[in-house]
Order: sequence, then structure tokens, then C-alpha cells
Amino acid sequence: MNIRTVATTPYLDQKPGTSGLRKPVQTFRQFRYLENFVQAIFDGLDCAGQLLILGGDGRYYNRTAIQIILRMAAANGFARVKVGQGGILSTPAASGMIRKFGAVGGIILSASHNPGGVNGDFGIKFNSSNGGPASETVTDEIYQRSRTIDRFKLMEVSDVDLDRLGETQLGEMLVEVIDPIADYMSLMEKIFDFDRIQSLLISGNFRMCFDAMHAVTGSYAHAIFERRLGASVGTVQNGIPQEDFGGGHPDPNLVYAKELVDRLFGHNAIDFGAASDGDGDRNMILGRRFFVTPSDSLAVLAANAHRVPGYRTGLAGVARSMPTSVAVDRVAAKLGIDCYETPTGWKFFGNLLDAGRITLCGEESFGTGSNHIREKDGLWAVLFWLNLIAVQQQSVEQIVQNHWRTYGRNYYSRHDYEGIETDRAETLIAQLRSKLPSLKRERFGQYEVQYSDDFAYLDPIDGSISQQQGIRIGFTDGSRIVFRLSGTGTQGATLRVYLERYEPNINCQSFEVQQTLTDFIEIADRLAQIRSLTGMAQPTVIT
Ligand code: VG1
Ligand code: CO
Repeated sequence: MNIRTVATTPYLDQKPGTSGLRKPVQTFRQFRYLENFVQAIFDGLDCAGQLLILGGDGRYYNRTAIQIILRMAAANGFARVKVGQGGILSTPAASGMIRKFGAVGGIILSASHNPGGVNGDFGIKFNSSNGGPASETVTDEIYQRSRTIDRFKLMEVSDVDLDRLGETQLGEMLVEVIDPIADYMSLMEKIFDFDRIQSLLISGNFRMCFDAMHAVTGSYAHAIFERRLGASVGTVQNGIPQEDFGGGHPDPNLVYAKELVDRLFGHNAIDFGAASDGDGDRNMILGRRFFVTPSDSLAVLAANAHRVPGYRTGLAGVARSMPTSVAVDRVAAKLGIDCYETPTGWKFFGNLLDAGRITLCGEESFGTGSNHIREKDGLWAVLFWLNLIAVQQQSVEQIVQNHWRTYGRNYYSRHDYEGIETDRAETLIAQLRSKLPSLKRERFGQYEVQYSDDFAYLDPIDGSISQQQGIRIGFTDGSRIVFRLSGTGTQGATLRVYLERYEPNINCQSFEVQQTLTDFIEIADRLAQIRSLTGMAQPTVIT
């Protein structure tokens, strides 16, 4: 077989964000752009004789990228690559496979919730041998390498048939095209009580819908909900993965999953709805005319985990990303377990999970997961909710309201301002940062600032420090406003404002969320001058 070493010149913009390198498809199609980044990953690994897991969310350019990566893997000395059939693997399934088969790592081709198609985004994530997103240190090494790369290796071979299950030899390397659903399903069967969920789904008293948003979870959801658990055909909607996600935005929230929201809030509303994102790691949970905020979802799962077989013996600890509401902290306090606050992005949970410090973790951005893998897991969260509903014989709304009665309610909302000019967004954050030292004890109407800082995280396991992870302003009544810029967008900047207010009084827990947060929406604007600096009167997305 002919292995070629090809000369290249670096691109200087290959800095991964919150989760991998994301760019418009057109950027990735530039001459040797993908090759450079993949070689930068391989250069940091001892590839010889190793196994690599490879797959993506099926978006446009997925198949082309997989063929390129297979040729490069063969030339770089890998012994084996396991690739999902059709080139498709959800992020959680890939994480599970890395762990199960002892791979040195995995490459997941996805820009997650970003739109796809020829004019959409593409992305590439590298996960380490624990199955989780590469740490900050590894990510930075890849970036530094990409800035000096001067050659990559490629084997000159023809394309592998990605649709046919089986093995193909590329030189010394074995490519195995595998069915990724079987392994994932058996992992879920070990954690959840499938018999009880099945009884619920076939009882005739429970109607559910899962919206795969034309993205990767479609095939998994058909197999799990309809074929294995007996839900009626049609339970899964938008279940065939498409290269452009049907022209939509594969982000499971109240704005982008409108079709599902209509079924839960409209006439003859069903009992349960859920959706997942492009690469299958996010989840949105809906009850009949009821939206569960992801922060509440994490808290409810933590409080009730002992009802599910996989967590019967209790939780070692929990963690949440900094902007996620503190609802789960209250559960941890009651259970007498540790609760960690990490920066945004799943890579920060990996060390805590590996060290056995935590069992469950989550983010406000519709991400929840556990120590079963090292990624957030959309379908896992849906099965967790179904298991709880089956055991408790209560509706989603009843479960959440009981939770609020016990722990109080954290009214919560995130306001996104998308497509801001980068300079303006940076000015906004810089101005806010400069105000931080003088804010303490300042009063805004009835609210007094208790603390204000730029969140820094000291990893308790490896001692690494991550600075400037978001601006936090906490008030003496337990309310919070958090500001940060997104690290996953590809056009301009996105400002995220996270608002939270605590309400212990059970008679005041059913108000309209935005109304209860009005004072803080005003304070956020006063502090950050959002309207005047962005020129935007309203957020583009409210969740
Ligand atoms: C967003 C979310 C963050 C999440 C990340 C990746 O990042 O806020 O919580 O971990 O997306 O999720 P940012 O930097 O845009 O706020 V996924 O499902 O897109 O891989
Ligand atoms: Co995702």
C-alpha cells in the first residue's frame, strides 16, 4: 500500500471552542483544512497498534471526512478503526464504544446543535481514552500543533463501503463497520428498568412523542422506543437522519423544537415529549403543557436516582456547570453528598467522573449525564424520566411540583443574543469585568449584591486552573445573573445571560417565569448595557 507524506501549510484558526472545532462547511472544505487538524490530533497520540472509534452525526460532509480520516489513520499506524454504519455514531454512543473496546480515543464529526447542510456548519471533536472530550490541556496541544503542522500522512486507497456491515483491510489496518445501536441499547438496559418502562408505554394510558429533529438519534430512538419498548409506531418523529436536518436547527429547545412543543401544548396534548440535538447528547423534557428546565431536570434526577436500578445504591456526588441553576445543590445538601461547580463544557466533568467523585452531572443547556459514559446523553435522560414516571405513577408536572415543594423553586431562564459583532461583545464583557470589584454591596432596588466575580475553576483532581469562565453576580436573596460568550457559534458572537431567582414559598411557585425574572432582566441590562451595546432590543432566543 502506498503511504504518502504530504507537505502542508498551517491554518492559524483551528482553535477548538467549548466542544471541538466548529466552522462553516466551506471552511472545512478548504484545501487540507481537515487533514491538518486530524494530523494535529494524531501527532499527539501514540497511534501504533491502537484502536480508534470514528463516526459523526450524519451532517453534510460527514462521509467525505470519514473517508479522509480512514486513509490518514491507516497511514499513521492504527491497527483498527471501528466506524458506525453509514458513518453515523451519536456522541454518547461513541463515548460508550471508546470505553467498551479500550480505544485510544475517538473522532466524532459533529457541530452538534448548529445547523447543517452545505451552507451550515461542520465540526470535529476528539475524545480521549476515557470516552470524554479531550481535556483543556490536550485540546490546547492539538491547537498548538495545528499552528506549526507542515506535513500529514495519507494512504492511497479507495473508499470503504460505509453502509455494509463488516470488515475491510486498509493496508495493515482493519476497518470494522459496525451497528452502533446494539451496544448502546444494552448499556441502557443495564441502567434502567425496561420492563416497567415497557408496561407504561403499552398501557394505553400514556402517550409520548420523541422528536429526533432529523438528526442522529432517529435510528436509536426507533430501535429503543418503538421496537424494544413497544411504543406505537409513530412515537418517534423526524426520525430519519438527514444531511441538513431537514433545513432546521437541531437544537432541542422551546424555539427550535416547535413541532414537538405544539403537540404538548396544543389541543389534545399528549403526556410526554422529548427531543434531542444533532449529535444526540442533549435532551429536552416536556410534560403535558409543562416544560422542565434542564437545571430542574438535573435536580429531579439526582433526588430520585435511587428509584432507578443503575443508581439504586445512591450517588457519589453531583456536578453542574457554573451557569446551571443551583437547584441540584439543594438536593446534594439534603443527600449529604458533594456538589461541584465546573466551567461550561462537558470536558470539565471527566476528571470528577473518572475519580469516582460524582455519579450525575449536567448543564443548563439541555445536557444531563452520568458515569455510564463520559458525555452527556440525550436518550439516557429520556429513559431516566420514563423510568421515574413508570415507578412513581405520576405525571411530569406532578413530579416537578413535588420537587419544588420539597426544595423550593429556582426560577430560571437563559437569554441569548446571537450574531453580535465580535468587537462589541468583547467590549461588553470587558466593561462588565471592570465593574466587578465595585459591585459588592451595591443595591439594585430591593436586591443587594453579595458577590461578583469572573469564575475560575481549580480542577480538584489534576490541579489545572481555568480562568475567565463567565461573570457571576450573586444577590443576598440567592438570585444570580451570569454573563458569558458562547464558544460554539461560528458567526459573530453570542452573548448568553443566565437569570435565576429562588422561591421557597410553595404558594408562589407557579408564576410565569419571565415575569418573575423581570427585575433581574432589567438589572442585567443596566449592568451590561446590552441594548445599547448590541443594538438589540430583545434576545434572539429565550429558553
Ligand atoms: C454550549 C452550551 C454548553 C455545551 C456546549 C456543547 O456552549 O452552553 O453548555 O456544553 O454548547 O454542547 P456555548 O459555549 O455555546 O455556550 V453540544 O450539544 O453543542 O456539543
Ligand atoms: Co450536542
